[in-house]
Amino acid sequence: MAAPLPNEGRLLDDVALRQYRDEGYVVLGSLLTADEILALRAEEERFRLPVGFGTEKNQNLRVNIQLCHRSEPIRRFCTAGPQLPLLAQLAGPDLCLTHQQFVTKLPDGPGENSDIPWHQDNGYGRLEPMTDVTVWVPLVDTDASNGCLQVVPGSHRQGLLDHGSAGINPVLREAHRVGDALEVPLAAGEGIAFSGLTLHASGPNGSGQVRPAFYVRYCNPATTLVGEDGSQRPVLEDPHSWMVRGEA
Ligand SMILES: O=C(O)CCC(=O)C(=O)O
Repeated sequence: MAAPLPNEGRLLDDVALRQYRDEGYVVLGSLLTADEILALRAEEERFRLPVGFGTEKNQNLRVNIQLCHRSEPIRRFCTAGPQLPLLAQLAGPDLCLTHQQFVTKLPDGPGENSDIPWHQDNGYGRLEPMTDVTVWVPLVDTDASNGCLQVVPGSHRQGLLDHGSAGINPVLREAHRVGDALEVPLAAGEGIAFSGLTLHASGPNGSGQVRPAFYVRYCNPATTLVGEDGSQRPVLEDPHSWMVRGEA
């Protein structure tokens, strides 16, 4: 069931802002109408890659990235969605979109897994400074049965952790989890915002139904992209990085 959209113009209150600061995540409420969820689900199916992200065992994890320039519903959400005024409260008035992707878990059978191990987003594409914020929105209702998002509240305060190749899926990276995991069940279209240093993960999809989700990461336009080799370049030099609010 899609949750009703929050009132137009609603902003995060002090409790929510404190939660983001202290725990590194905050649930934003509903960000998509029922029609927008359907439109994004159709786009997820249209762009779904025929192969999994990982080894033979991980064929149920489908990830397709940077589709904003190819899709009106994706572009509308990323550049004009109701999350933007809320993110401005969390990350400042000038916001640049830097990465978006569908993350889909097909139903896992025995011996298959679409798990995403514990990681920080800066353990993948590293940004400097690490003040980025990600919004994650499931396109169906999610709970532990289909691999809802999990976070470690407060983990952002540990700074950037070491990441290695994940045992369960060598294409993915994994950090040692320090702290207690919290499952965050969300209704279709509800969003969670978490910092680029917040440990998060998701388990297998044992539901028998596809679990599509949309992920979008924003940062300040003065941010630098740090390559694997330590090279640095301004985020706005990347063709997928667009201003969505304020000025660069
Ligand atoms: O969609 C999911 O299950 C989690 C996605 C995620 O953790 C990521 O893309 O960083």
